[in-house]
Amino acid sequence: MKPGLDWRQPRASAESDQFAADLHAALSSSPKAISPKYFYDEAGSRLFEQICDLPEYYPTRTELALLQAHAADMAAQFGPQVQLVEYGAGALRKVRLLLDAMPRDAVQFVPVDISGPHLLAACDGLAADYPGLAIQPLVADFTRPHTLPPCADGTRRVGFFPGSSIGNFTPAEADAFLRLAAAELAGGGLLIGIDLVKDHGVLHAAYNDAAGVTAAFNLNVLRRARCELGAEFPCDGFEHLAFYNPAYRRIEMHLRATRALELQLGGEVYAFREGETLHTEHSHKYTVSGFQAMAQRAGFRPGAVWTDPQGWFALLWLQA
Ligand code: AVJ
Repeated sequence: MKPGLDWRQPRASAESDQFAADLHAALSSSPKAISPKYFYDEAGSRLFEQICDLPEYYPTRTELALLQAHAADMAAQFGPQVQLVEYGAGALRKVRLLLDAMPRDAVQFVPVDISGPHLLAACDGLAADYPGLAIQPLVADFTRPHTLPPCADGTRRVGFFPGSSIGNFTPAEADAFLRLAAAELAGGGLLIGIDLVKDHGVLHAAYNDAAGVTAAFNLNVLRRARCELGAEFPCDGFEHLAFYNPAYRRIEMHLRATRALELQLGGEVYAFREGETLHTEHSHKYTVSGFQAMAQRAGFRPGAVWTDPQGWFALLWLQA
């Protein structure tokens, strides 16, 4: 244990039990669908970082450029003393640009992530590069009730939710998250990244990269089921499928059965018809005004907006 850092380790078996229960439920439902949070074991988190560097995957570099250009402006909205809570912290690459624009002793940083080993490794790297920064990682599923460290008097709580991760939520889930965040961040605010509605070809390419990294990321759910839960299925039985669904303004990712097959999990046998899919992810695209309206209904007051010249991605300041 590092001095000054409070590592909270998850119980690996409890996490696998939850995965098993959710996978059974997913395979029993019609249509079959599972939460995208199961992409992010250690291997999946690494694959996601590779996605972020793909030429076709514009969101990461577009958002990084916005942070690079406007971090001081963004930090100016936060206030002088801040508990900065990053939801779904991942590699902790983007927050560095915000931290660079804030006095080191003005911030307590609380990254929250479901992938424990990955989060703790990222915190080690951050602590090495930002000596003196107070870091208190929390290994948790931030969509479920969780307890943040207490916020000192005169300190505002500011949420940071970059990457358009909120796109993974259905509108109802996004609304629930925004309400939870508005309550948790009351008196402070939320800086959130959203991916904007755009040309369908650009969207399609971002989720069907030539190098096949997104396919490997999607298939990682089944690799986990095999390795962690002992699931059995033909190894060439599923393929990556990603497409834009304009009616819902979302990319959908699925794992599609290449032929009629059976998947065995913990004594149960689940049949797939040829072409039947396990739905693994939604990635909703928004307009700035549409998102602000939803945030307002959830209890936020929309403020500044930063967007790139092409209008592909936006960072929004929402006052809580
Ligand atoms: C992390 C949810 C923002 O939706 O673009 C990337 C995940 N899935 N490629 C996204 C993802 C496939 C990503 N989010």
